[in-house]
Amino acid sequence: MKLTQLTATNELAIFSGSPAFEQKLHVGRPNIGKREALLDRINDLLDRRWLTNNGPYVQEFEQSIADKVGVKHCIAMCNATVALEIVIRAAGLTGEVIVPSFTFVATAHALQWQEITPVFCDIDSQTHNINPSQIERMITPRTTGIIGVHLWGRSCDIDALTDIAQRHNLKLLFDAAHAFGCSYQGKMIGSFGNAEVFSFHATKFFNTLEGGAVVTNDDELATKIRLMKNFGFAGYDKVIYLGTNGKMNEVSAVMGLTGLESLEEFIATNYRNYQQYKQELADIPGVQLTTYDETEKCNYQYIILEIEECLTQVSRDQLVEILNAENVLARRYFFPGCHRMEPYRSYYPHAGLLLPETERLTTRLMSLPTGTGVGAAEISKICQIIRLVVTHSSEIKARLLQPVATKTPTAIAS
Ligand code: T4K
Repeated sequence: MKLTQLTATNELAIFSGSPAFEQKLHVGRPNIGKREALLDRINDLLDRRWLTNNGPYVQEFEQSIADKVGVKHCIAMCNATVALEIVIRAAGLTGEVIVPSFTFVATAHALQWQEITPVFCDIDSQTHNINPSQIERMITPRTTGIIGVHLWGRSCDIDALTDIAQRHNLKLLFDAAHAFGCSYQGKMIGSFGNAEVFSFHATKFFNTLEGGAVVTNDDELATKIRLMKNFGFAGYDKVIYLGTNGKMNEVSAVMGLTGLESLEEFIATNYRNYQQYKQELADIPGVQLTTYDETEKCNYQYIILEIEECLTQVSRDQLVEILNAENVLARRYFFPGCHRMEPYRSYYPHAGLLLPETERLTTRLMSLPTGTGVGAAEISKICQIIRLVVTHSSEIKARLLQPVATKTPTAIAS
């Protein structure tokens, strides 16, 4: 890392400087728990020669997650996308399901994969979550459910969604991929709706390498999901249901069990990083950090900035390009919105007309590195770069508009 203070735009890597960081800083760098404990467990499972198919570590992991969340059932899976596909099928969703477009594409794909139409609903400008006031006008005779996404770990308006689902006799599921360890009105996310789905992918603050889980209090649904994730087997040679292979393996489970032992440390690090970003970005005009309700439990795993170009004078995309050149791999989650990705943009080319907030926020939000892989000095440097860019925006904008040949080769096309 460059130790000097950045004071002139010339020092920016996108022009003639060297990158602020020698190594790339990623969004979603995995947190690793205690290595020795992990390796001991891996040795144990190798000795035992039980690698997958509802092994003892998967069972222990499921019980630990269920206890932590306060639900009756946790069914661990190979990833959250398959978990979503299975719970959607097990809950009997067909026809049309209302979802936000402003999410990772897996939420929509899990429906479309089984030929259920995702009907994209707009989001609230403050919470970035599905806007309950927009839902009812999208309900048709073909609608069978709603999937809310607790984006960035901030809960949906669960009360409003529950009320709509009950009044219209719809199933209510939650994509809680971001929300493990978070609460809503003091109750852990995971226990709402008919079921919720966590992701434990490597890029989540708590990971099982790849992995996910369905959590639910519904006994019948849980039984169905357990069958479906194991080809429909109800015993040796006895298949009683259509199924697939959604099983979590033992190595993933021990990664999870080990990670659970460090969960509070991961959250404390995320919280510290969030507070530092909040403090160091506070007075930069047009740069707004998305905040969390500190009265709720929260994992603080996403550092999300909203860029108001009329104040910063540089666009979100230009800022991301500048940071990328410095080896800060800021991401434009969730650009451009599912409705602008295939196959949805071909199926529904005018969907954006009903999604003004989604369209607005996909051009304004960006995500910065956090987690145990990022230190305080690095965060300070990232904030310093952002401050330099905004305070010298006119000069920078003019230089960015110059022909590419006058920029250094470090410049990355957005
Ligand atoms: N619903 C929602 C709302 C979700 O956000 C997601 C997943 C899902 C459902 C589906 O869950 P899973 O089926 O994946 O369990 C990443 C993740 O792949 C994805 O899991 C996640 N959301 C999404 C938000 O982010 P990409 O395409 O941005 O990943 P990628 O490969 O660019 O990695 C992100 C950064 O992390 C990179 O800069 C590199 C770094 N990284 C990544 C991996 C895998 C590492 O440093 N080490 C690693 O091992 O989607």
